[in-house]
Amino acid sequence: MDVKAIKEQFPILQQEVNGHPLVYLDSSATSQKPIQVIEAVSDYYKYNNSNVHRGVHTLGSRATDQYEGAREKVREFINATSTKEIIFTRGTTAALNLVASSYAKENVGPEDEIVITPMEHHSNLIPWQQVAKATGARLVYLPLQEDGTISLEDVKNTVNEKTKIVAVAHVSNVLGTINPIKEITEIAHQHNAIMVVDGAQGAPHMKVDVQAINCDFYAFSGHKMCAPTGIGVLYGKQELLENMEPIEFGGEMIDFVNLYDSTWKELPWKFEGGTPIIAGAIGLAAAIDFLHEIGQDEILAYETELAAYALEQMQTIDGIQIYGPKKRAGLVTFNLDDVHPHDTATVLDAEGIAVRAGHHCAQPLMKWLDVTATARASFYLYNTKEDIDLLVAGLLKTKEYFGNGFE
Ligand code: 7TS
Repeated sequence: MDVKAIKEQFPILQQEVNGHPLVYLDSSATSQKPIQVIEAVSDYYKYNNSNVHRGVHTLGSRATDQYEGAREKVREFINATSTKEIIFTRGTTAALNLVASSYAKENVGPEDEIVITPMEHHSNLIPWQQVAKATGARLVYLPLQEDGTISLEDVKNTVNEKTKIVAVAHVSNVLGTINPIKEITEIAHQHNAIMVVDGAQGAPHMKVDVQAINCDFYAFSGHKMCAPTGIGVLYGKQELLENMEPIEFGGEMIDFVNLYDSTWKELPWKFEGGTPIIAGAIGLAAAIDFLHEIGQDEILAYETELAAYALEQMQTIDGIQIYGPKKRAGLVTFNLDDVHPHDTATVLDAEGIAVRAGHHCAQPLMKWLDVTATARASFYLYNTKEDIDLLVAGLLKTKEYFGNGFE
């Protein structure tokens, strides 16, 4: 991978921040966008902007072709069987809420259990809390191993005939744990439960094959994989989606409307009420082209190498706490002794280094870690080992600053 050439394709990364070249280490929150994606969106608005699925005019059919072409691109990206299984949503959060509001509320009852983990992002946690409240079902948490991984033994001991849904992150946005979702799916299916994967931190960083995983739903966001904000995907197995009711009603999603009742369009459109996220889908298609060109296996290998290097270098800092397993995706969550993570992030920002500090929308996980907040450096295909060296230098400076200032 020619990372220098890749980085040059990201205009935003060419700037200085606070007098230093920008080191962007917050891609788990949102990735930056390459020029190809920015131009795909801008070209759409310059030359093809029109609503889809309605006009017979030329712009309308160009926009429709591009929008539906993006769906085919997504289908291929995750190896779904059919474009009927690809629902465009606003992002991972909206995709998971769709499963909870439509599938779960119909298929879960008071005697049932929903199994999740303490490492879930709030987006894969609160919707299930709401389902549990609405249906009387019990929310059951898988335990975590000390290093923040899931043991399949625990999955076997937790999932049983009462389990209707198992919902797990592909990759933790805090610990970097890569969960064995294929194996968990197999256990869920042995008990006739469905498997929902929160792929927000998975799909951007590794090849996802939904048929090989055999999960029932897989949700992800475009903005974490070089595409614009506002576009995401819910993959669902066709037989499940066929039997689900839409949760948004209005234009675009109907077949016939009578005075007192209506019928829905076929999949996938019955779940896409209103004017869809046309420019977002076109941007997502351009992002998929961009990632394909580099190679998803290459991206994963490179990020794994970056994560190993970051762990090795960061561990040399006295008084650093690093959370999560050794084998991990491209992110490192940490705390410096006696320094609040917001202060760490503030000092790093003065050096042009962007990291995230806070609870990372995973408050139950913060409790499990016994901290109120952490700092997190997260990497993507445009980061380099030099970025990590600068991070380590910035952290040493942070320690020095607070050591001198407050002791
Ligand atoms: N699930 C996981 C595992 C995530 O990391 C995120 C976003 C979401 C769901 C929600 O995605 P959205 O696109 O719908 O917002 N994670 C983060 C993060 O780690 N920092 O900012 C957003």
